[in-house]
Amino acid sequence: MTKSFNKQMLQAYFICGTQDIKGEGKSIVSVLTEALDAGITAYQFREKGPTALTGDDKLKLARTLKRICDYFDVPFIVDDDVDLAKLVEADGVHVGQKDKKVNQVISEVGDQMFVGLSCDTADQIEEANQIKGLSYIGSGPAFPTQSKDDADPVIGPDGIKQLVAISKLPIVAIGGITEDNIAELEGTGVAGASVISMVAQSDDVKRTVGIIKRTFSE
Ligand code: TZP
Ligand code: MG
Repeated sequence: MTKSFNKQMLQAYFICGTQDIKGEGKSIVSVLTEALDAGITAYQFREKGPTALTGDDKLKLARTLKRICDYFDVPFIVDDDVDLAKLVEADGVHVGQKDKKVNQVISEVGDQMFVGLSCDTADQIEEANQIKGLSYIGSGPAFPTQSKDDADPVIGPDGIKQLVAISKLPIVAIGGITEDNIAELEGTGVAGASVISMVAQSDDVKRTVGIIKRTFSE
């Protein structure tokens, strides 16, 4: 059985692919294990860019990371790749506005896993409000990010707050979130933060995840 969605899963949502691992002696397995041990509440597997794994290599790694998430009882979410999500029996799948149409994704896998959608404008939120079977929204970038080449313009904490105000679904903030700026998201109404580099590049993953969880504890 895959895990059913609840909003608490968005509190400390770690996203990572092999392209995000930098530094001696680190691997995606070691970084994810440390992040899970520190208490992340969701993990998204996102392979992007010229070094991204494909085919069997990607599948094999996804199966390994899914097993580690299962051990910690934390949902394993696949970015964009619906076929992979099905093969590894992921708990969730996340799509962007330019990916496979979200209605199609929901009809394909909506009874097997939860579905999240990126929405960075009011129009996109209004549209998402009409979609049956969608679980959550990711909105940003909250701040300038180095981790996504084709990121939309920064909307800032105020922009995110405006999206939360009109969204029927819980929103997780994304993009450029750091230990120094995360407090600016307090009062926006988001359910949590989704981060790549803040955790993947942290010199103390326990401290970093603790900061995220304290920011969004209810
Ligand atoms: N979508 C919008 S910004 C972003 C994604 C995947 C990258 C977030 O990475 P970081 O390192 O937390 O800024
Ligand atoms: Mg995408």
